Amino acid sequence: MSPESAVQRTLVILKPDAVQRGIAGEIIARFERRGLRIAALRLLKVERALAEEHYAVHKGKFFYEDLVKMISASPVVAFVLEGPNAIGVVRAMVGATRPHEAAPGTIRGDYALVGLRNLVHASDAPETAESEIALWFPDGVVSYTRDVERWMTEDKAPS
Ligand code: 3AN
Repeated sequence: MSPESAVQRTLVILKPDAVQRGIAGEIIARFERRGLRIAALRLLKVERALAEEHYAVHKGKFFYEDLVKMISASPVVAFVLEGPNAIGVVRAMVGATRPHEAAPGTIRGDYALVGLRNLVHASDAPETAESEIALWFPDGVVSYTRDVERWMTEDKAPS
């Protein structure tokens, strides 16, 4: 495997707006089609304490309280995706933080218009991915491979 395709894990949260709009499955399907593997998945109502910890980096900012209220308003679907360069690939698929700036073809660019209804959270770096996965999946994730891996995510010539 070439160094450009190191396998990573990343945390994705489909926020209450995605679940309420009934597009969670559609969004998950995009990631699956891209070739990313689901390593853990749960639907949950987010308690305030979890929301506060998840958004701790934004504590003190003017939008912090809105973020915490929004993510705990109704159930979310949280999952871990795994694959070559998963962190950057997923961020690119999600699109810009401000949905009106998100490129068409991205999730926010195709489905969202405003910041507090931007549908998706995705880890932004290896360190945040690791701590967020531990926070949302304290029991760990599931390691496995799929038979299709050799045709989809293996970055090497067939032997
Ligand atoms: P992203 O969700 O694209 O990773 P973050 O992690 O920087 O962006 O911000 C988390 C959330 O905080 C965003 N999804 C957005 O709703 C909100 N947010 C970030 N920056 C701002 C801002 N300058 N004004 C209002 N809301 C913001």
